Amino acid sequence: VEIVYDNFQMKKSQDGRLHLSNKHLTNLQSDTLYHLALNTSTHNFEQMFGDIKFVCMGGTKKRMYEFAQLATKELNIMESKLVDITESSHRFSMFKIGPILSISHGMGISSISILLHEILKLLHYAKCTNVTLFRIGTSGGIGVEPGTVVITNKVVDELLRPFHELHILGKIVRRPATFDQKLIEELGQIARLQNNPGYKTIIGTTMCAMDFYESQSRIDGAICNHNLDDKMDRLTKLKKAGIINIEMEALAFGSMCRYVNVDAAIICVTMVNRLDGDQIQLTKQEYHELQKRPQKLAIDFIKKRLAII
Ligand code: R2B
Ligand code: URA
Repeated sequence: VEIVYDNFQMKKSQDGRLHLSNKHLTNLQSDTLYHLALNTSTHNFEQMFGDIKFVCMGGTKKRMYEFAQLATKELNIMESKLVDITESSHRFSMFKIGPILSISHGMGISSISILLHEILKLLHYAKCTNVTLFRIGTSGGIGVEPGTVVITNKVVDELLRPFHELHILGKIVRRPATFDQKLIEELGQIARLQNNPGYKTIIGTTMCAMDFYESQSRIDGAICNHNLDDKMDRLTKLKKAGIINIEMEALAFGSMCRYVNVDAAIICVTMVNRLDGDQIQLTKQEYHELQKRPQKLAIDFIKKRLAII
């Protein structure tokens, strides 16, 4: 099978607009963003989304609804009612709070890459400028206290390779997944200014897995052929390789945002220390408290940026 290394990256445009890397789109009379239940001929994208500066995505609808609520409160934005703009798609959920779009992305690369194709097109059609994308999510930590917040500065796959591998037209296509280090530094700085939050925020390497169970070396799935020693060896190896946390979307998020050259960062809280076990055993209240931590950092960043604009 042919292997293609696709290192292409769009040039940043002078006007801050987001440009796509697909010449075919100009031939479309109208474009249906199927999983968002939006269409360029029936919706006025510029009017609906033209002022978007921040897109925050996370796994679940509930979390992204809560993020929308938090944004409304923290930024003093009067929204009479938060409506799920994409409710009729029955796939993702999307809320708009002033210059912020809060969207659920489901689980795994397949799900988030569908969303990203459509969100990047939305931002392009809406002629948005200088947009920053965030994934504010959950992850499993390796050797860090549950509740630690991790800002991803590097992502690797299950074989510790730093690219997103796709199969296109019967070929293996490898696209680098990288993150803007300046943005990461800025986030790190904002985290350091947070007043005694009672948890750590660290910058480090994330492993992106295709599955929650066997690919993450868990031994509590429905199928498992390795034993506890194998698991511990593997996790220790990952730790030695500098991996702080494991999640399931970073490669697609990193490679797609890099490709079209839009600023993007991943902030995840760890729900479990994998060196202590596989199962996530948090009370509802603990879970709720933990998942707010990446949201808080994203909001602090947005506040800082909005103060400058
Ligand atoms: C983190 O949590 C989900 C699995 O529980 C997955 O979407 C991820 O990346
Ligand atoms: N999400 C993951 O992908 N892995 C974990 O261990 C926790 C959340």
